[in-house]
Amino acid sequence: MSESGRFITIEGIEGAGKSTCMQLAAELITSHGISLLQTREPGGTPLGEELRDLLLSHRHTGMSEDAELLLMFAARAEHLRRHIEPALAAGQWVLCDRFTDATYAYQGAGRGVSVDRIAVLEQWVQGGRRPDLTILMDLPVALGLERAGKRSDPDRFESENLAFFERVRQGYLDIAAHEPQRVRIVDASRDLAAVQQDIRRLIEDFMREAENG
Ligand code: Z5A
Repeated sequence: MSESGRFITIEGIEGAGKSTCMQLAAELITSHGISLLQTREPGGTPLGEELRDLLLSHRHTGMSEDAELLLMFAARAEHLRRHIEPALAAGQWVLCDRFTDATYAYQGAGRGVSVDRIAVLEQWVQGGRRPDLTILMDLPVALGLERAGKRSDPDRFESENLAFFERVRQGYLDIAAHEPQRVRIVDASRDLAAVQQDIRRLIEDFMREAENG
């Protein structure tokens, strides 16, 4: 296995099944004796988790798009400096529930913030750091919302309307179309066994490629 760690992210709209995917991916990776940092965005650090609370809370309904974007990147800056970069430098793998693709999808496609503005922050905060593999759990918005809707107490994002999530989904699909090598789409509308089979294959292929250099 190469000495530098690998950075894997999992993305998707509301109710896509990211949590389930994270769990399976983590089990597969650690079962190969690889040390893994499992984390999430926004969040992953004490400051990031506080920012997450602010971002998701209904106390801040109507927050400006720029404030939302900057808070996402503030949480990300802290996350990268404190956890992600040190882990990767130490040879650990990092598995993150959402990362910057979510910013392009939610703040960009969803809220209408320009791609150029997001790209400036991405470069500033991340330098050249990008995920090595991104699994995009894709499914029709109505199905995702139906699955997620079984939860009580929707947060500020979960309370957005269908049109918003349609734009977010398309935003993700556009990223995948531009970066098919990095972003692998899993059809998350199928039953759990079929979805998990795809995730298993993607992670195992990726581990094999990492082993070979
Ligand atoms: N956000 C942003 O705007 N910009 C950014 O840069 C970042 C984030 C990083 C919080 O993220 C919010 O932050 C997010 C975008 C924004 N808001 N939204 N929407 P989050 O990741 O915590 O939020 P979330 O999308 O609500 O994640 P979640 O609650 O963890 O959902 P999920 O992981 O995709 O779904 P799940 O809990 O695994 O599954 C949902 C249900 O479906 C559950 O009951 C499962 O048992 C069921 N399920 C899962 N798979 C299946 C299959 N295949 N068949 C049947 N049922 C299934």
